[in-house]
Amino acid sequence: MAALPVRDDRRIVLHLDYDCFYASVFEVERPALKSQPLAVQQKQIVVTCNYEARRRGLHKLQLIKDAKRICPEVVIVLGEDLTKFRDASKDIYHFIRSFIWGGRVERLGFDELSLDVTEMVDYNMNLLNQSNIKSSFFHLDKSDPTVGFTYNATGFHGFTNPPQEQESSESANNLSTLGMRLLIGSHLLSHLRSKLEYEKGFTATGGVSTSKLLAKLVGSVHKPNQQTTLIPPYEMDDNTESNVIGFLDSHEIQKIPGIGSRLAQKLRAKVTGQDTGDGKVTVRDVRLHPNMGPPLLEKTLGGPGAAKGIGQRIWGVLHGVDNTEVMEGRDLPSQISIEDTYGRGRLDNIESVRRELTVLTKSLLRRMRTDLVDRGELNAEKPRWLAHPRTLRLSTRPRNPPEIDGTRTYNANRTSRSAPLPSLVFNLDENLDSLAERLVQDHVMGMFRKLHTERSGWDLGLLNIAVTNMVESAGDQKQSSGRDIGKMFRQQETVLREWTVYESDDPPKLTPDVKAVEQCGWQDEDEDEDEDPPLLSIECSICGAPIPHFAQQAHALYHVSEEN
Ligand code: DCP
Ligand code: MG
Repeated sequence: MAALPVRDDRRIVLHLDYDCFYASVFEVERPALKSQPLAVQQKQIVVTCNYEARRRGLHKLQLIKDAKRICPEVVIVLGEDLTKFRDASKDIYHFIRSFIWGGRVERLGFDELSLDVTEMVDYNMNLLNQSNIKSSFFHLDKSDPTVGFTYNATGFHGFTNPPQEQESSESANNLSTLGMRLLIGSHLLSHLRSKLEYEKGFTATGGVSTSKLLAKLVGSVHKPNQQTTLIPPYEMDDNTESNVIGFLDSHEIQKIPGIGSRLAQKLRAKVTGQDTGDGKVTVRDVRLHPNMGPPLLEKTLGGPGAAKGIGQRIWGVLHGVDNTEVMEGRDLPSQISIEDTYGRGRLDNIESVRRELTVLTKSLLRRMRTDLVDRGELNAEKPRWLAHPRTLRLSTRPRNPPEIDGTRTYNANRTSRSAPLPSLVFNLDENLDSLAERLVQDHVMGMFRKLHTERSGWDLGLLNIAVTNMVESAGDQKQSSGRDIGKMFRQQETVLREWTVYESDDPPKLTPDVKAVEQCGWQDEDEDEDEDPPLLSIECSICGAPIPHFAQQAHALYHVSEEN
């Protein structure tokens, strides 16, 4: 048998997934909606609905007309403009982060957070007073011993997985160190969830474990507004079964974050011996497949385009090993990018291109002013650029010309051109309309012509305009010493993709090149491979969700980010 990968269980990681997020944003705005069945519409789809609606038979990614038939009294709100969701998401992120030492909070999409609370848990573990464990005090501030909350450290808060039995060796009286640390983490999670609910109006579902992977997976066991802790033993030996293995084993292979649809398909094909890769295959099926181990996984999953060491990595994931760090949060985006997609024939002449580029550029400039300018408290101070992007990038995606038989193949590739960002964009006194027009006229159109040398005839499916290569402004803050942010954050592009904004009354179509690491929160190995043309009904290659063809456009809005 192949050597077991080593899991690092020194960390305590909490996961939060806000309940029916888009619907909750509307409920927070209008609390009267809470008691009614509420559905959020994008195109003809219910992208999410509140739990009152779910009780009445509605669900995510349902046709609006079906929702109305099943529940005629449903209240429908439009959710195509993502601004309020983005703003709520940022606000909650900052709120939660304010509690977490070292700011070790990572956003995974709009509505999920990973929190590394190791330091907080270990500090409180050392202060536990065994003689009065029932009313323990959780310290939230090392320098002020009065800040915190009381909790009963004789038991976990919320559910455990597996459910705890009275006589279990991991019952509260007899916990291992890891068990006790997880228990303390479960109380911190409960505290954060109730703060979020009472101060911000959002409920969330949570998980507690030792990695992002396990905390996220175990968190989804009890929904909504619940939390679950994956309890020890985590290790396997001759006498004990590992709860990590037991928990993971029953999952369908594709439900595991980090295993996208392509990898899952290859693994299913390997295990079932059928080319199609269909059928239900669990983690256990793969793990116990004859000769399974890193070399066979490498052979099965490797090849052109696959990441090096993929066999070893997936072998680890199958054993619940995820040693990736919770990325420290940051306030500034590494890039801002705006894009829109266009129907056939809409962008086939220079005037329409200029018009659309001006619209996108205006949005880009507006977004830069929102996200990169510090206006000071109550707008009293002189506005100041917190960061200066150095590069302007234009990307397009042309449609392939028709084949002889009249059919067209889908072109998933973008072409891009970059140039230094002209300093005129930093002029805060000029109005956005004229600034956008000048930038397009003097710079962007030139970039476009270099990308598309023919005078006309191109049929573009997508335009994207972005500012990248962000450099923080020199300033008096420790953080802002003119360092290149790009270099400071090795994984920045996976952290901040949510800053891509779709400019659209007409939301982006789901195209297979829409990437959504941020929204899904996990970089799947197969992401960079070329994608197939759109099918009538597809499984999202990023998050793995099965998407009926009619829901593709709406689903694309969920994937607001793009790969660069
Ligand atoms: N979303 C979307 N398209 C999808 C899935 C989600 O547009 N296919 C949007 C709407 C959701 C938000 O993203 O509100 C978060 O996604 P979740 O899957 O976490 O769904 P919810 O938070 O709505 O519901 P749940 O309570 O099941 O987490
Ligand atoms: Mg959610």
